[in-house]
Amino acid sequence: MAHNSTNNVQIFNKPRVELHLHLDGAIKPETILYFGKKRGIKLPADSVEGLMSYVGYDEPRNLTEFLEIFSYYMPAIASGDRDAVRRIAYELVEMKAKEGVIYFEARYSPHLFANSNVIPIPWNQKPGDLTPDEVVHLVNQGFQEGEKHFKIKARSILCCMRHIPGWSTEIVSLCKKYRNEGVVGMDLAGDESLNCKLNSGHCTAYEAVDVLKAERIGHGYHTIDDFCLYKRLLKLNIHFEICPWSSYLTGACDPDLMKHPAIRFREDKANYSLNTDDPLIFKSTLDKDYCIASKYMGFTEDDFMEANINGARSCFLPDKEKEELLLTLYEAYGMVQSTVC
Ligand code: FR3
Repeated sequence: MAHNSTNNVQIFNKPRVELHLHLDGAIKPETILYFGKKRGIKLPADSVEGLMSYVGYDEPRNLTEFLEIFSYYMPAIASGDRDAVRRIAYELVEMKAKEGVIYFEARYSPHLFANSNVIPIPWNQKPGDLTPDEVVHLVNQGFQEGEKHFKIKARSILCCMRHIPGWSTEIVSLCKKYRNEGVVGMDLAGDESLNCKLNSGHCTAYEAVDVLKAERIGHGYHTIDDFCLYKRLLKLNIHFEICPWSSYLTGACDPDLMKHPAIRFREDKANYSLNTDDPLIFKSTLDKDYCIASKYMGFTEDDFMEANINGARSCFLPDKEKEELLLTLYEAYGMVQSTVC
């Protein structure tokens, strides 16, 4: 299915909130080329177009093909270059500000940017001294510089990886250590076909909510296949982070976007937001996801406002900052009188 007509269309020209976005899936190709050259790291191509023909795609692929992409470009960024880590964080703030986003939470696995790991990562060419701890600090610095410059708010969520549970305790301590420097939450990322051992067996949405006390679920499209579960999630007001274009390209749901679970979420007035996931790899901006929601799922301007308000309500900011964010949205959406005389 071609979705070209969903590119470059002006849609929902109001402030937005984005909660599900991977830092490592949201890097500018120019920056990958720059650090590849600087660090003498071989990339599959030396132009933006050439690189994008390896890194980006627009028809569904399987997980193996999806993962292969990271090994094309991550060596250039995760080579122990402190400037690279700071810069991709800073540039993400710039990128999102241009898309009308006023608050976002970007997630990443600090270990996947480090080069000091005991268990080396596939794209780590030479061991070095950049630790996951310092990676988090560098990302925080990049976000803070970006916030000053672009006048929007950026926070981060640290990812545990399902295939390397040994990293998770460090993630918990890094979340605590950097809670006052911009880290607002924790995520469990990676291959969902892998067991995430709690006591035994698979980590289901039930366990995510009941045991791990998750307040939000990334994607969560298949929860509608289990009526009991879905009803509970609605009742608990669990937030669904929907990524329309990503779900098409990763095969997370039916390729017919007119059958997308987001339609059901909207009808049921569920608590959800719209997000890009990996805009580098999916060659997208948030506009693409809004256009798809409008064209194939019947979303209106009111639905977009609702999704953004839900995003703000379910974000991981402290209460006072959350209230400020909500007020900014209410004012921009004409739902309250502006407090400015
Ligand atoms: C995950 N990542 C980036 N995008 C995604 C996604 O699922 N859309 C990063 C974390 O920010 C991890 C990439 C990754 C590395 C190693 C194994 C993985 C993996 C297994 C992603 C499954 C999925």
